[in-house]
Amino acid sequence: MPLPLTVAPDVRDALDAGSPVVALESTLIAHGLPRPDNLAAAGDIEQAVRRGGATPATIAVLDGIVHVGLDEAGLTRIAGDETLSKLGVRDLPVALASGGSGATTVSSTAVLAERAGIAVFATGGLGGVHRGGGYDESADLGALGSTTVLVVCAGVKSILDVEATLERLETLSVTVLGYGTHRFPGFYLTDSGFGLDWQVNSPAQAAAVFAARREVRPGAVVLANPLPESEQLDPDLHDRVLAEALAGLATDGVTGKAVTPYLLERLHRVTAGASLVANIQIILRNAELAAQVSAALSDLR
Ligand code: PSU
Ligand code: MN
Repeated sequence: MPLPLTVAPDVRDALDAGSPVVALESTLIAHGLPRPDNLAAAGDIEQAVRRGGATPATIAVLDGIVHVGLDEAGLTRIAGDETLSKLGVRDLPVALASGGSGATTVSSTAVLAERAGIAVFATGGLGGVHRGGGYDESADLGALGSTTVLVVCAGVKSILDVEATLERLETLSVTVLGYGTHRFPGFYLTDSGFGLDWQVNSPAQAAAVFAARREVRPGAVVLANPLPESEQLDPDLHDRVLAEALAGLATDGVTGKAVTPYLLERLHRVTAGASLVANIQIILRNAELAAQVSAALSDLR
């Protein structure tokens, strides 16, 4: 059985013409941002890609079919359906074989974007190694180790063990670039407290590194794009509410793939929406930069 994958007409046209296209994940809409504002956010993210000069391709699985590029009805379904699954790579075969539906995470979006011939992908923050005693590592990392895609993100979510995640990215040979910085961004915070080996200062430089990466070995380039300090979450507030949210994991018995949505939701609630504003701003900025990198990649060809 070939992969049941349908590409939206505008995305197909752009790909055929060698024009810039940016893949977008759907888990951050379905499980990362609260309803009902997430629908407006989904539209705004696509707009940010267009503003940057590329065609957006939000990816999701609907009734057993991979959709690369969603229309209005598709976006509305992703944003509104509370029963939607969260699909990492390992979940895709089950959803496809059973006619199921779900939102795609960084791991599955990267894999499906590559399959559709899309090189550039934008998200908020990558998954990674979680804090705490039990070992919990996002499948995002393993997927990026073997999938040739450039991912624009604001680092990894600050709810994670950032140091361990950076070490895993090294082990997996994922190329990590700071955009205009030598510091690894901390998602809600401009600086995670950890440094980076490599910095690029323009979409063209990022595109050139990705083009070279393609010649070296399959695997991702992470382009880490920090929020400006003026837009970051207040670091004291961040540290305080994160500690509370992490403690809540044990109290509320939250495990597995529910951990990330739980922590994001708690932060959004306890900061009275301040973390939500930052989260959306992160994604919009990354979407626009991804479009510019995709345009620079098209220029290289
Ligand atoms: N970035 C955001 N919000 C999110 C996510 C990323 O700004 O909700 C999602 C992504 O889909 C990522 C997932 O792949 O969180 C990681 O979940 P886990 O830790 O369960 O692998
Ligand atoms: Mn996990």
